[in-house]
Amino acid sequence: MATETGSGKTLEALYREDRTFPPSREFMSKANVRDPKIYERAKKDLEGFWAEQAKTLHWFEPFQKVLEWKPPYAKWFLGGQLNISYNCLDRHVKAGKGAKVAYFWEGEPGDTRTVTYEQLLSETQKAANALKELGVRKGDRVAIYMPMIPELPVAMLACARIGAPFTVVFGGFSAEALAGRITDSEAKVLITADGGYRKGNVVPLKKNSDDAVAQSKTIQKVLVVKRTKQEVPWTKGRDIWWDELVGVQKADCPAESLDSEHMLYLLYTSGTTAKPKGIVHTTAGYLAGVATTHSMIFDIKDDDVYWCAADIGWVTGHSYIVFAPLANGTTGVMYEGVPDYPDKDRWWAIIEKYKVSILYCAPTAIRTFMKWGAEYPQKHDMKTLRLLGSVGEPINPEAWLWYQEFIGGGRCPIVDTWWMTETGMILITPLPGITTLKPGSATFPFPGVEADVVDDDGKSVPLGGAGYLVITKPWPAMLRGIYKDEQRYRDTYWSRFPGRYFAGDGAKRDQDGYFWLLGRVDDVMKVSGHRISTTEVESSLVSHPTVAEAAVIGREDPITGQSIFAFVTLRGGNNGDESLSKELREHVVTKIGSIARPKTIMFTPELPKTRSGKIMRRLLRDIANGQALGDTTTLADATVVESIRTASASGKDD
Ligand code: 7RM
Repeated sequence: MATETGSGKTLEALYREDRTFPPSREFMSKANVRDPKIYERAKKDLEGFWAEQAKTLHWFEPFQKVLEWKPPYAKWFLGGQLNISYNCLDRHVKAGKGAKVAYFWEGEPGDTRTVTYEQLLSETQKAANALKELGVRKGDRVAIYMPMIPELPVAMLACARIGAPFTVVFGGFSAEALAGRITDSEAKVLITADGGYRKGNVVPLKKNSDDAVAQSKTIQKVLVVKRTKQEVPWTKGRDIWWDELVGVQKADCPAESLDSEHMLYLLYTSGTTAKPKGIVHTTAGYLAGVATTHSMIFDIKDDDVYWCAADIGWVTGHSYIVFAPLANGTTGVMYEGVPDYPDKDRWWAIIEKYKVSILYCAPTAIRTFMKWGAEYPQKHDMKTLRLLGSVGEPINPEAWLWYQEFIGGGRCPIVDTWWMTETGMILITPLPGITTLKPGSATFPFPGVEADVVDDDGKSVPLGGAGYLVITKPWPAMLRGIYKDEQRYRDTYWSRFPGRYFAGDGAKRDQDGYFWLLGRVDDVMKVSGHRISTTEVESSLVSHPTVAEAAVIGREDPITGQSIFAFVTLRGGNNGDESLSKELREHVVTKIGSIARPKTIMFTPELPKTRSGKIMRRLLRDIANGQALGDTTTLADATVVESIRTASASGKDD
């Protein structure tokens, strides 16, 4: 079947790499998971499998029932009581591991901090007491808008400690985007910093926070970490320096005993409308899911130095920088800045310096490093690396092979991990001691995860064919809903194929049953691994007074996977020029953030529409990708296409 992928390619057109890589004898002999029977076992007894995993956590009250599945709602580990911050901190300190390093932190300018489990526990207790002093109670929401500094995990853990659900907003989002998330979550307190470092510049987080708080009604207090030390605007009575409040608290704040299904956090993510969805994650299932996958997929050992190079503002950072590694008592690396500051070998210098053994990053980063050249990693001794991971978008076999050779020195397995904000944990992935790898394939569902590839009618597609990816059984870290929007939860994930979770991704299984992810099948783009909705960008463009209509397309991009291509029709039949193009691009940055800045804007007198008035996205995608035009017979006005094709696109690379 000619299912279309997000990038507009038909599945048949996709490249296939035929080489396979079985695990080395050496890796296999020491791997955390060595017995392939784990798949069978989990399939036969899903609940037993997960109960066994959950029992490794610390419970204040044991759970009575593993799973209650009333589609589309699941509850896991019912009747149990626990606390995530206790599991991530107290447990290890009590076991005598307080002096173990939790994070080797490195700021972009080169300053460093080493944070042990003991110190992280002490800081977390102080921060939790500070939040209480600010009036935060169990169930109250807290918004967090911070750079990648140790106070960020501390803030998250402090919230978890007192049962206050938090919502982290990525520091690259604009004030307006932050305001929308504060409003939807009705957060009472905002935790931020004066600024953060990025590419040698200061990101004005406090200034953005002030603008956001002015646009929202719920924030009562703003807690500000001093990071960059520049002058910041200050509102007396509302704003408090972290040092002055957290610094004076007692380092003693017992962890609340929370129900398994207590809300841990909300994380906003782009869907197919202009309004981001507040994805709800809860406590026990989430922690069991992320801790288990982290240990089995990354093969975590006590002496590993693990570096997930994502930003904590995204789900990858929540699950695999903060909660899973800490629950597993892992030593991690946390880095504040960009990979090319001061030079293009920063990551490799960090790996050498901290003797990193596991690196987890996104294909877009790998392709950027490929472009910069192998001489940068080659300047450094990276022999400590033993396993590599990839996440965020399909990894093309060429990038996979480069990653394996030039970063992994040919000896490291690569785990290509497929998952989403909504899934909370990795769902499709190799197990590095078992799985024979195929470059470009995320391989198989994790033990206990049941996935299928189905056609438009929901029928399973035989091996060799492509279709839509669905998950057919509940898993512990799955989302529990969209905050305050039950209908949207049902419509988005559960109505396309009733009873099954619709991921929104295209997938293919080859003759050996390997899963190959093929990109989004909806109006969600993945730009440098960041999830951005075409509709969200369109609606920010049309909010500009000169714009009549806009259509946004993800255009294939060799480095960022997709890039944002906007077709714009101006009011009053006006023509656009370079300066307006620039203005519109900055307008989108103000509305959403720099990650959503269109790379290209094409002014066009009209947008091609069907007779019923629907914008013909497929056609625009073909134009944006410079491909031969598809069938245009359903076009209301065929001349529109010609005029678009001859219109000049403007915009440039940043
Ligand atoms: C973790 C994350 C989710 C979307 C998802 C996919 C794409 C993620 C892979 C991947 C192919 C992968 N969460 N995606 N991982 N595609 N191979 N290994 O990225 O919510 O931001 O995005 O990302 O399209 O639907 S997310």
